[in-house]
Order: sequence, then structure tokens, then C-alpha cells
Amino acid sequence: MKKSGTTTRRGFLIGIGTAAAALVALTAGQSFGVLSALNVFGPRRQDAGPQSLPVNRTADQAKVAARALDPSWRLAVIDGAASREYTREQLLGLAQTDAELPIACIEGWSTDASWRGVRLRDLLASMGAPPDAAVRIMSLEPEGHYRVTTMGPEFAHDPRTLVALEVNGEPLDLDHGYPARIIAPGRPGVLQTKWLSTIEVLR
Ligand SMILES: Nc1nc2c(c(=O)[nH]1)N[C@H]1C(S)=C(S)[C@@H](COP(=O)(O)O)O[C@H]1N2
Ligand SMILES: [Mo]
Repeated sequence: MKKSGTTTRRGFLIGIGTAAAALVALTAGQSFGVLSALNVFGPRRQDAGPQSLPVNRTADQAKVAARALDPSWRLAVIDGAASREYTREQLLGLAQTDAELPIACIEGWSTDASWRGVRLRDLLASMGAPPDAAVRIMSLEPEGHYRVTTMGPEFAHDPRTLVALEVNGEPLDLDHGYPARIIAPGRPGVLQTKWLSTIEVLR
């Protein structure tokens, strides 16, 4: 305890520790939604957006709605001259995997969600891609910084990296990347590509 007029070094350190603990608690609230009512640091409400997940850019803003809803949509998986195309129904017919993973946006929010879809590594293996292959991922989005992403092999072959078709128990909302999006562990939100068009093996 502190004597009047003096702050002991121990008291000072305890003060720092308490402040740090409070900060961790608030930051954890950002990630796990515990303190969503307060949401002190986040510019957006944690639970805003469809399926209890914020949206950084809507399908309309990205000008992808028509293409994303087009019944002729296919996901193309390309490896050199070889390629396979999947309808959404066909992807849903493959082995499905669940993953609890956050979307962590640089704009200042991070929200956990339950994703379900096809392991990216299964799609790559079906093309005969080696385990050290990287991939290039393209969105249906006609323009913009988030159209194309390159993903190294450590992410592409992680068992939790999915071509996600569902989130929080429902088919992906159009604004969350319907018909299919990428979700991978340990990647910033900006690389969690929505509205997939092609996945290309880089050898
Ligand atoms: N094609 C595409 N993918 C995208 C984006 C985008 O604008 N276009 N935004 C990215 C960013 S910055 C984030 S934080 C997440 C947000 O995903 P959500 O809107 O489903 O929460 O999507 C990522 N994927
Ligand atoms: Mo983001």
C-alpha cells in the first residue's frame, strides 16, 4: 500500500500491471465479443452486419452482387494447363470442415465466427499440387486492392484454411462473400478474400 505523498516502486509497478490487465481485458473484448456493449476502441459495433459479423465492404460497394448471384458461377481451381470447376452445390457435396476463426480488420475490429466449408488443401491435393505449393486467389470483384491475394504454403495447406460456404450456421451472406470465400488462421482480414472466382496453384 502507498504511504501518503509517496509512491513506492512496488505500488507503481502494481499500477502498471493493473492498467495492462485492463487493456488486455478490453482488447480481449474486441476479439471475443465479451464487452461488445462497451466496444471502447472499436469504431464499429462488434455485432453489426448480417450473421453477427461486421462487414467491411458490401457486395454492392464492391460491385459484385450480380456476378456473385449468377447461377453460372463456378469456382475454378487451376494448376498450369489443368483446371477444375465447381458449382456451389458441388463444393457442398465435398467433405466439409468446421473452423472457429476470427476476422481481424485493420480498421479496428476483430470478431470470431464459426466457418464451414471445404479445406483448401483438399482442393489442391485433388489437382496433385505439392504440399509446398503457394496459391493465388482471385475475387469476382472487378477492381480494387482486395481482388487478388497470394497465400504461402503454410496457410494454403493448413487444415483450418477453408473455402468457406457457411458462417455461424447459415449459408454465407452476400456481404460476407457468397457464394464462397477464403478463411485462414493467422492472416489479416484484408487477405480473407470474399466472392471467390479462381484459385491458382503456384509451383
Ligand atoms: N473481395 C474482397 N474480399 C475482401 C474484402 C474486399 O473488399 N473485397 N475486404 C477484406 C477485409 S479488409 C476484411 S476485414 C474482411 C471482412 O470480411 P467481412 O466483411 O465478411 O466481415 O474481408 C476481406 N475480404
Ligand atoms: Mo479489413
